[in-house]
Amino acid sequence: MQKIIQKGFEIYPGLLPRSDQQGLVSDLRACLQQAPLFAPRTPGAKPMSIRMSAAGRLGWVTDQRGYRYEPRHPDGMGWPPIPAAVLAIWAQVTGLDRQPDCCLINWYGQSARMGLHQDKDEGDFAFPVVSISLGDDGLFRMGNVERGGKTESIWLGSGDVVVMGGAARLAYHGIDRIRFGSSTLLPKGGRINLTLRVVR
Ligand code: MD3
Ligand code: FE
Repeated sequence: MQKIIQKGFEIYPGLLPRSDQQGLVSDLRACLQQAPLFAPRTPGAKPMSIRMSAAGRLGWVTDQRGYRYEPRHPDGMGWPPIPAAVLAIWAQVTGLDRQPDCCLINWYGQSARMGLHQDKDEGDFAFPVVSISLGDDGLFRMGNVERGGKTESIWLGSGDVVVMGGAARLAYHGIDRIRFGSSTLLPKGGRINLTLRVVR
């Protein structure tokens, strides 16, 4: 499988065939029945434009008390297990025996975006983060470990997988915009991004 390395981010374009993407969407619908998408708010009470949920032992949440991983959804239910097909992708691209603790589920509607940030709430940055894109294209911006400097952007499409390990693990990154309606995977449009993380 083709692998592009850009700024230390390992990108596997089109790693997942369409039938696998459809299988993942069906697995995720079952997850979201147990732990529905919610509208996260930053500790400063600003609403984020994405909707979010998670699977696994821990999910990432944000509220007035800050950013952190929790064993329960904000509405109180436990998170569903990470689907086996998702764990198989993690094993394929990382080669690790250790399974991820969290599969964060981000859903992007027409005008959703995610500003440049670092992922620093996990306990061990030696483990990579793996991202799986489904549905509409998203413009992924890759920055540096220090704030500022040059950035590079790439459109992530449905079935693309990215591995952030090594120095890229602490690099700034974000999603500038999505091309709403560019994919037929999700009948009503939108983009889903899964991120797999070892937390603790
Ligand atoms: C680089 N998600 O959930 S995935 C996030 O498409 C997040 O929803 C974006 O950034 C999305 O935190 C980008 C690519 C990604 C994910 C995690 C990373 C890049 C990363 C962690 C460390 C470095
Ligand atoms: Fe991130």
